[in-house]
Amino acid sequence: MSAPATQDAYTPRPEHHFTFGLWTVGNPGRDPFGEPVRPIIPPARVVHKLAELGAYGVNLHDNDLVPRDASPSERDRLVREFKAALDATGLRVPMATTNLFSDPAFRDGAFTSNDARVRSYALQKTMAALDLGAELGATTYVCWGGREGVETNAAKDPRTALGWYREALNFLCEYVQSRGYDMRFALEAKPNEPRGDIFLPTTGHMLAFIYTLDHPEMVGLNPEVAHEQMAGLDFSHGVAQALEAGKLFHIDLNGQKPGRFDQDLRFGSDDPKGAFFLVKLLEGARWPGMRHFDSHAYRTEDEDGVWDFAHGSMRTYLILKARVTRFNEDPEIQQLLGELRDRGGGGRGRPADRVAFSEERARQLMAETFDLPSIRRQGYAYERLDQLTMELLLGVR
Ligand code: GLT
Ligand code: MN
Ligand code: MN
Repeated sequence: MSAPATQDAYTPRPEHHFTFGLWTVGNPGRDPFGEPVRPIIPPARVVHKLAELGAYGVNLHDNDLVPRDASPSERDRLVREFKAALDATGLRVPMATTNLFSDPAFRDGAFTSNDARVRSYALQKTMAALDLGAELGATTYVCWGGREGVETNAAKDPRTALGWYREALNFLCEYVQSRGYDMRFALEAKPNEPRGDIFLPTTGHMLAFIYTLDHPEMVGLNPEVAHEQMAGLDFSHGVAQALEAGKLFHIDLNGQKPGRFDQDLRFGSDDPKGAFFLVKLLEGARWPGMRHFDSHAYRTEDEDGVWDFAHGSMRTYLILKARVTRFNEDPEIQQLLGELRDRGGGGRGRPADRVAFSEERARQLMAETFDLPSIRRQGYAYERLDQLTMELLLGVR
């Protein structure tokens, strides 16, 4: 296999907090036009392989580990075997989630299905999955509303659906409190696929929704690179807004070409520049969360290719992280950034630059004269800054 032959500065280690889902490395390569091309890798084997590659943890949906129709004793055996693999390797389970999309029962959504029985079943299934997550030590619970949407708006009023969605999340927050679990929810947006349109389609929509919940402090975001790019948005802007609001509870890293189906490509493989600015943002903020890869190997691959994919995902992150350090230490880049900060002669943090309102400040501003002809003439040197960034990324700086 493909395991790292040599150790170097980009060799993943548990302290880097890289995680994968059972469903990501275990993805058998099924697509809408073709059958699976690889056998599903048993969970215990995934755990051992990820540990060997230097990952910190493994995440799961309820049914990635326990099949839908498993008996209670079968469930207990599967969980026991999985825990034994975790204990043997030291791998953790930082995040858990519920599969609310595969079962035909969820064809009209789970929490927003028009069928009240489905809405109740979705709550039951999620409570059981929360119990499983808590048993495995997970402290983050991802909610991806994969089928919470429509093909036709004739089917339901989105306001009704959002009301049901809100009630479900309120219920689940109280369930977590009632059980004393140390668990926070991270909501994941996606604009479409598998539904024609999915409710709360972007990270920004989700963020606004959180503040309408009964326990907004328990609920944050799990933005995914591919999902924001499918909507044609700049991913790092959504992540920045989540960070600034203290709502970045988790992140799904992968790669994607804008405007396509959800490709879930290896992190950084399609838009290395976007990935660089994302890593710069996360590392600059010293964000303490898990770097989770929600992606899978190309359908062309066999199991060796799966581990190449997993290793490559982590390695690319670490290479980009090293490039960020270099960006922060590059004298020419830093000089340009310094000039921007000092623009207007002030520099950051000068009290007179603050825009907090006071009568006096308003009067001062009204009386100020600006040298607009000079402001209008002056460029920003972003061409130079971006070219320097590109040269750094392309390895010639
Ligand atoms: C599914 C989806 C992902 C979600 C996973 C969590 S499941 O693979 O495509 O974006 O994060 O439910
Ligand atoms: Mn995806
Ligand atoms: Mn995801």
